Amino acid sequence: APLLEVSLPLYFGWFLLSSAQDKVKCMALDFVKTLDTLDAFKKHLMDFTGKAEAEVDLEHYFKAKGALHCTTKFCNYGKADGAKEYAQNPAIKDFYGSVSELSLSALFVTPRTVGARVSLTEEQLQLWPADAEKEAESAVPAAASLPPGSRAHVTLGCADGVEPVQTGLDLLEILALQQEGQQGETVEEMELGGLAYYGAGRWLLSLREPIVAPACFSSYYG
Ligand code: ACK
Repeated sequence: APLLEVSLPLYFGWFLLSSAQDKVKCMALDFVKTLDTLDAFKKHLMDFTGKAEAEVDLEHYFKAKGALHCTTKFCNYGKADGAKEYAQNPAIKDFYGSVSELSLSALFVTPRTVGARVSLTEEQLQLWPADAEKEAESAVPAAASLPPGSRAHVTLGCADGVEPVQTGLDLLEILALQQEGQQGETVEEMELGGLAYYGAGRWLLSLREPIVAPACFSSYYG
């Protein structure tokens, strides 16, 4: 390749500043540890273990996956569909290196992942790829009918053998259920907000006060 060819990153996204990373990791740990102690959670342990009598230690069930971030576009060094077009969007260049506040509006846990839902502002949505939700259609058929930005999340941890791409898919599944009119079974008012159960091991904590996390729009080369 010619030397001056610009190479594309593994992905673009917002990277939480280190103080925000610490805060979010702490809240996530508190959440999973508390969830683990709830009778409602214990009642549905089968979802996690596949066995009736087994126990699960949620704190160690999920493994952290590098620096906390909210992916906008997974480029796979240019091999992903639309990667080059995304990188060439003037908004990407304009906002590259800028810091904005991510609003984390919910925390969720499934047998595969733990993550935070990110509610993007109009300005942040300018950096959101138009087909991010549609690209999830094979995994979550209703994804394409969800509003842009629905997939925006921060992966907080993954179960053994689970790739972080799963976190956004798990979030879309829950939002698709909500869109169908399922509000989940409210099981508990927790200090941070209402906890709802969506079946199949899916738990969503809607935060009363969103977590505000300053983050830098940038890219990761690995
Ligand atoms: O937790 P994430 O959002 O899920 O952050 C990581 C990041 O890119 C580096 O792996 C995300 N990711 C991986 N594959 C894809 C994909 N096909 N579509 C969207 N995001 C992806 C992963």
